[in-house]
Amino acid sequence: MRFTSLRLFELAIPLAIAALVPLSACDGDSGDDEAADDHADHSDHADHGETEAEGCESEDRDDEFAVGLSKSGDVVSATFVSSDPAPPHKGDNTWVLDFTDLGGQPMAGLTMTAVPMMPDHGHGTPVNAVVTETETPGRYEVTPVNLFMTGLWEVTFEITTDGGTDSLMFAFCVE
Ligand SMILES: [Cu+2]
Repeated sequence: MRFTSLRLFELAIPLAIAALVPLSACDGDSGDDEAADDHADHSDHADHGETEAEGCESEDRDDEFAVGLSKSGDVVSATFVSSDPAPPHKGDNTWVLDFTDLGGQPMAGLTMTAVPMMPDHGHGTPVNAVVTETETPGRYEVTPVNLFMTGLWEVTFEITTDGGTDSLMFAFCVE
């Protein structure tokens, strides 16, 4: 019995560590800072901390936010009218975009979802963005776009039109 209990205990420790590591890796900024402080005398960790700090400056997969930033799919084109705040920020954002067909005609009455994901962390957000059509034909408000962590976010629009479905993605690094 003693032998069995000991073996179980030995197994439990690495399992507990394995379960905790992915959580702390996605813990936000304060966790990273604490880790850097704890290991300030360890050169590997100091280098790692520097890389994390300049994340958005060295990020080349993101879009440069601007009014007029536009993405086109097979049947739909989406163009930024505004972002509040601008550029998109860590936390909740409100976006307004114009949706047109590829000939530039406004597309009213679209059904769509906007889903944020962090590709490097493999998670989204528990907060669903609500898409509301405005009184301007083809213009939609999306809020809250909840980008709750610093780093690269991909926000994918899945759009249903009369002619089928389309998918568009905007990527922003937020700090
Ligand atoms: Cu994350």
